[in-house]
Amino acid sequence: MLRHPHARAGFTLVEAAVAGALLILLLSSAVLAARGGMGAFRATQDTSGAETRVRRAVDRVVFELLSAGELLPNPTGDFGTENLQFRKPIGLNGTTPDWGPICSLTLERAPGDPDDDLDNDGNGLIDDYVLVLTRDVGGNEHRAVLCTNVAEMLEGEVANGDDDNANGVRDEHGFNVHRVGDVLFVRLSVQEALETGTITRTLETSVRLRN
Ligand SMILES: [Ca+2]
Ligand SMILES: [Ca+2]
Ligand SMILES: [Ca+2]
Ligand SMILES: [Ca+2]
Repeated sequence: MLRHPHARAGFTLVEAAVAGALLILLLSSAVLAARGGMGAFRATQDTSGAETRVRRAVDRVVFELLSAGELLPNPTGDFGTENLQFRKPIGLNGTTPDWGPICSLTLERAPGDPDDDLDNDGNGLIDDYVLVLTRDVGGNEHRAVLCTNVAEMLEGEVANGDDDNANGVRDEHGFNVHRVGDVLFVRLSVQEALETGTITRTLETSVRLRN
């Protein structure tokens, strides 16, 4: 027996409702999956962004300090320094280096974020710092920001007179240079504000002084 060609031409109301509900369910789970994926992707990107920035900045500091001499202060002792002046040789006078102009590495407040317990520049970090390289200090000064989002204190350190993170330096800031014998230890902590909270990436390396 032949079925009437128009008997099943349309959905019944119940079928349409079920189909509609299924579609909504499918769409919303697709959106959720996409959101979850994007969040994870963003978090990964930001994490590797902080890692890249801390590595680049430390590489640059090491490059500047490789041939450095005339350190001021001489960052020995228990505290090191976050504000270092140094000179680089521009030639040799016999076996003695001819020193170039004074350079400095300094940890400074981010220009738009004064010390007031507020995130004035809206980057998600309160009272954050920048690491600045200055050439020809006191002369024709040229400043370059080597790294932004520098933490106030190195990861694991608290301002209490103790070496809380057990790295041989007390109360070091987010950038620190510490001298032990002929070796300079360079340390840097960079932060990033993510939706899931603030992350910190820290790098430590050393440079043997040649001058
Ligand atoms: Ca800030
Ligand atoms: Ca502030
Ligand atoms: Ca320490
Ligand atoms: Ca401490």
